[in-house]
Amino acid sequence: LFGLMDQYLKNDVFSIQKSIVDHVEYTVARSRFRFDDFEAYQATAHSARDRLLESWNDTQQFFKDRNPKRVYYFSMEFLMGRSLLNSLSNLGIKDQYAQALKQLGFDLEVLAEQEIDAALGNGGLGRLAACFLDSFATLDLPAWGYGLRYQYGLFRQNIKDGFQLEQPDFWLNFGNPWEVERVHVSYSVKFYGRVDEEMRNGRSVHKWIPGEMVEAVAYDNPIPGYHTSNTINLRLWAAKPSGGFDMEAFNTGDYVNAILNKQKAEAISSILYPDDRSYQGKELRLKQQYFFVSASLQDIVRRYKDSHSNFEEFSNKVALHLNDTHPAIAVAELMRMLIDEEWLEWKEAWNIVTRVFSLTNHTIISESFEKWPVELMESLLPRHLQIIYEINRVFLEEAKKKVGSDFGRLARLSIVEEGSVKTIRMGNLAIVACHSINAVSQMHANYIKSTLLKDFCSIWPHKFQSKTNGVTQRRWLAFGNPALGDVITKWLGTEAWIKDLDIVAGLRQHASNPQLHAEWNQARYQNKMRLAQHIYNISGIRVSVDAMFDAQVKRIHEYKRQFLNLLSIIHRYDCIKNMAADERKRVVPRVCIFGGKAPPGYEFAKKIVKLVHAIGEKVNNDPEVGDLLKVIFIPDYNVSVAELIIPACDLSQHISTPGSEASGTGNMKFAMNGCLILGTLDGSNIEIRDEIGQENMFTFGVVVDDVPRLRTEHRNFQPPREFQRVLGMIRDGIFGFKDYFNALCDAVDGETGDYYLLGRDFLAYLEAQASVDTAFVDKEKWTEMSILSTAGSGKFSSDRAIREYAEQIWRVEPCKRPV
Ligand code: 26Y
Repeated sequence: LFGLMDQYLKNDVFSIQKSIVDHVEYTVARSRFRFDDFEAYQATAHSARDRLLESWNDTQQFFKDRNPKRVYYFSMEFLMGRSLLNSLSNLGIKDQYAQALKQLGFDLEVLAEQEIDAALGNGGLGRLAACFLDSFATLDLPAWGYGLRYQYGLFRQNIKDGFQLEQPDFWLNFGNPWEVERVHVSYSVKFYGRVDEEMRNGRSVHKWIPGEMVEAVAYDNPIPGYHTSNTINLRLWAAKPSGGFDMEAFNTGDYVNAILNKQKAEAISSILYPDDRSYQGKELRLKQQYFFVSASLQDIVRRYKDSHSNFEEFSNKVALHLNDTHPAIAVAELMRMLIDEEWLEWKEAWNIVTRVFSLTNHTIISESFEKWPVELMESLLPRHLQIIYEINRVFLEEAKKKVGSDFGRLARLSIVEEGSVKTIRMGNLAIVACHSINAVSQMHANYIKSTLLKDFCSIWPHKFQSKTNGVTQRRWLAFGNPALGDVITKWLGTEAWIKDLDIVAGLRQHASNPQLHAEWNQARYQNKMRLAQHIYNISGIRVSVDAMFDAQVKRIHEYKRQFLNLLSIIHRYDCIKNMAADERKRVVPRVCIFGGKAPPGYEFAKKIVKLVHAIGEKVNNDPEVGDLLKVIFIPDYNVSVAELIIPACDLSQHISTPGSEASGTGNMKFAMNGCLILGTLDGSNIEIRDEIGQENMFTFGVVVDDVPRLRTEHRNFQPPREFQRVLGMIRDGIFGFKDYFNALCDAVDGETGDYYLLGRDFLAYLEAQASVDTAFVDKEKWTEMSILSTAGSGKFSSDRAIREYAEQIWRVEPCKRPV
């Protein structure tokens, strides 16, 4: 049997070809003599999947035998993007596949484009989870990801007449070759009902009699590491109607409705909520959270019990990480399982819970902490509400010992918020239970310690830490920008940076070498050509690759200040229009690229999308402007579009108001790719500046400590003339849609007081933009800065971040399967 398998999974070009063609015939069910690009993609993906599964099975078996402490990463979002090239590259068989396909008349890169992104996330938090999985696997850590298998990922953004339209992302339409359905791995998840209390052996026990049951079925997604034989698992749960439960409903005679009602269960895992700021308090979301948490914990406890007869070792074998407070109900669920199902005493159970859980906080604003009305909780999860009340009671007793009878403070610490609607604060629940709560950048850590989490920090300072985010250099540099990757490898004399990004610091010594400059720019030029082609394909606009490509791509939000960027573009346009012809020769040509989705219910953000288009319409068609300025909106920004944009830009903007971006990770991806950063002193920009040097970056604007004061002083502030002028141009309808944009202008110069301080920062921003232009003209200097950006990005690898988490939070160690 082994011989047969070895034969089948050989990685020489011929065996690969055979496996692809076999999949064309037996999996895709097409003739092996006639199949199109999409079918070829499907067959290639299945062939790659076979190889992944082999490694996956062996790794899981190895973990089982070794039984190390495992870490489980709980996240409502995993923004994975495409898998084909990433998997082949990680497995080290991309070249063989490329060659095999070439001989069959296909181009691997073209086939890769056929894959639909797995967009099970909104943005930063979900993409971070995906980068972390890649690092887990590459660092050989015994880790699992747990989440939801949404049938609809993040909406597709269509643009009609410059307005955003949301379209469903039914990504599973043609099947998903990267997942394995595990029909035998399924658990019942209960909802609603009542709790009965009875005495058993002198102890009061609680019995939850559910009113609804839904089956959670596991879908496993193998995650290969780079240059290792470890392949780990991302287990996503899908909701299916439960078979056994509620059979009496069928006996009432309404057979059809009984089935239709059961079918509703599937709704739980059907859609990803598309908002990444404000929660809506929707019951379905709480159901999603509990559903995936309950199934995951059942799975984890079952795995633990396979090799243990009691819970004494649990906290030595299990680390549970909460990716923000979205899965925080896990705290109450694990308590419930340990007490009601495993018969542990409260104290023993709490002891375990407080040793296994840790939490990452990704936000600055308290509004994005989810709170659930007690009434909702009581109906959906009655037993959990009891447990949460008890956790809170014990906690407040303890807190009283520390803060005395400072009732204001106790009220802020409490898990239960009293008010017109009584709610459960999931953030507080998580903080009380977790042994570690980490921020995602140094600045974020300082900020939340002094504001958002101040009260908790004063009673438990030891719980709070900072783990600066990182991104995987494999997807974002080595595989996404192979042209630059090859140059880096050549000049470092090693590929080792793909696994150890600190090594890129070695580029510093060559930063002024003209030969490196030539190769560097050659690689970047190719990428610019590719992006220019894409821009032409989507918009019919030809952009010059000699122009500066300047991108701001990220979710659209007021605090990220895409509006500030637009106002400076209008200023630029206005200046060009008012210049004499010979003066125009000195203008540095720019292509201003925007991309990003507006949350569907967020009017401000939607107007920004329209404004980008309105400005583009005017500027791009103005013959006096020509190549000097182009404004491009790239629709449907997602992971694969990012892979195209990031390697091709000269400048990228990260210009949030200080104190509002927890970290930001796009900046890291751009910096790694040699793209210079124009940014504020916010989030991880500060650490990037510290690493690559102030002189290799463009920073501007107010500092975080001044922000609160400046906000209160807005009435005494007279915005600069330039600012008023560009706002006037919008209000006057120079870009059309006159009244439609008033709300945007009002937000920055109306009575409400320019909360994000665009007026305050405008002149500083224009100055920074001017120094960007000056720098760009000096090609040699610019290239050197670009090289130094890459050279300084070692710290921003997710490998570094994960190593810190593993050592300082989870205490898990590598468990490397021998080849
Ligand atoms: C509660 C619900 C509405 C919700 C859903 C998603 C709330 C927040 C989110 C997502 C938040 C998010 O993506 N935060 C980002 O996390 C990144 C990774 O740490 C940071 O780099 C980024 O600054 C932060 O905005």
